[in-house]
Amino acid sequence: MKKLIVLGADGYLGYPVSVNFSSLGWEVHAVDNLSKRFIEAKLDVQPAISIPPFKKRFEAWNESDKNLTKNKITPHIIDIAENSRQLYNLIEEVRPDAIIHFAEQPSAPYSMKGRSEAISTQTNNVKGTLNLIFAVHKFVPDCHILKLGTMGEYGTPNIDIEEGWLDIEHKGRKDKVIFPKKPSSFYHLSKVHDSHNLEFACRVWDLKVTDLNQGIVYGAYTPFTKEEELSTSFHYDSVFGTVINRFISQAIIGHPLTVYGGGEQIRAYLHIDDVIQCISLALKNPPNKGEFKVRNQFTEFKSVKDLALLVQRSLNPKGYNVEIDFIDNPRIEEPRHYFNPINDSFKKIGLNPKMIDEELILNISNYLKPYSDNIDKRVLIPQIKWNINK
Ligand code: USQ
Repeated sequence: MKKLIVLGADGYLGYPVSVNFSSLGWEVHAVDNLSKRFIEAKLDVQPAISIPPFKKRFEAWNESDKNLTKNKITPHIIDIAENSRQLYNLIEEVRPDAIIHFAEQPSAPYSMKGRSEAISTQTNNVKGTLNLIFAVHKFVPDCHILKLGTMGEYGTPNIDIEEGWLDIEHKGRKDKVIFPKKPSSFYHLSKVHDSHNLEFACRVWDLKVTDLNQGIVYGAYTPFTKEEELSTSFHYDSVFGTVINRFISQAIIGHPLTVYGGGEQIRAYLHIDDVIQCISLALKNPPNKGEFKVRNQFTEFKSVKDLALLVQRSLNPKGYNVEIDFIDNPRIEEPRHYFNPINDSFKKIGLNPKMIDEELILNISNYLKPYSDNIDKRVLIPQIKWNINK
């Protein structure tokens, strides 16, 4: 049986991914330090569907009727940034074939709240990844590391966004360089630092790394996490909620959709099922030793305004009265820009994407509707602004 460690297994993506690969026959070890639950408590926000405590969630899966293989996932509470010894012990003991690394502070707004949040985001994310690099180098140098990066590493440059690398010609000489990065938050920057550290580790220690530069994920459940006791942590608040999930949550409680600025900023997106599809494809197509493989993990791109209009178009014929508010943009980002990212590497290895449409939006809304009372209007309007001076 192949062995997989999922770091950050308590998160929106980590839990469904752990469950999915366990059901495909992998021996899965699920690791988390529960730090997101701690930040949620500090900020007084909660997922729309409450999730059981970490170990109980995995017990629920291990005993669920959905778990047809009866494979058991082993949960471990480890802080990979602060407790390298425990991470080393786990990797030495399990000797995984692959490690999927989601164990990072994932919110751009949180990282822009102030000095301490910027530092804790970068310290946690960069240290955790460095500890992982050293552990893999020491115990399992052939292990495939799949690292969750972000499309936000690139920002919105005025040229096509390639997959991690750029062929350049400068003063008559040619080279292949890491694609220039123009991220727009201290969080996105933490992923840039990780990418550089990982690329260096591939170059000097022959590690095998896939950096998944992921777009904005949407969706409330996957085939294995539809039941309430198996649900994933769906956030709609202005700190952890991502834009499509927020718009749908706002729509079903009759709150106007909060488009930041003019809504002409364009971003790349993918459905949560396609996250799992992409990771499966990346696992089946590992890099060579010493290769730092970057795959842009998204399926489509759209402006925020077009998304808001799509949510409105999807739900108004079903009896909702969706309104759109253009509010002052709390972030500093290009209001209008060129955007043409490439995602050929997943297409070439068989990605069959799910595209966002009226039916998908209605489906997510119907799933969330019974939890509308949990959607707290007070956490919908963004309070964190990019022009901090603390
Ligand atoms: N936006 C709105 N209204 C809202 C929320 C967001 O107009 O109510 C706009 C923002 O201004 C931004 C865009 O929607 O231009 C995306 O915002 P987001 O909060 O959905 O996404 P972001 O902060 O960029 O971060 C999210 C995840 C992060 C991941 C990233 C992928 O939280 O972990 O790395 O998406 S990407 O954006 O491609 O870098």
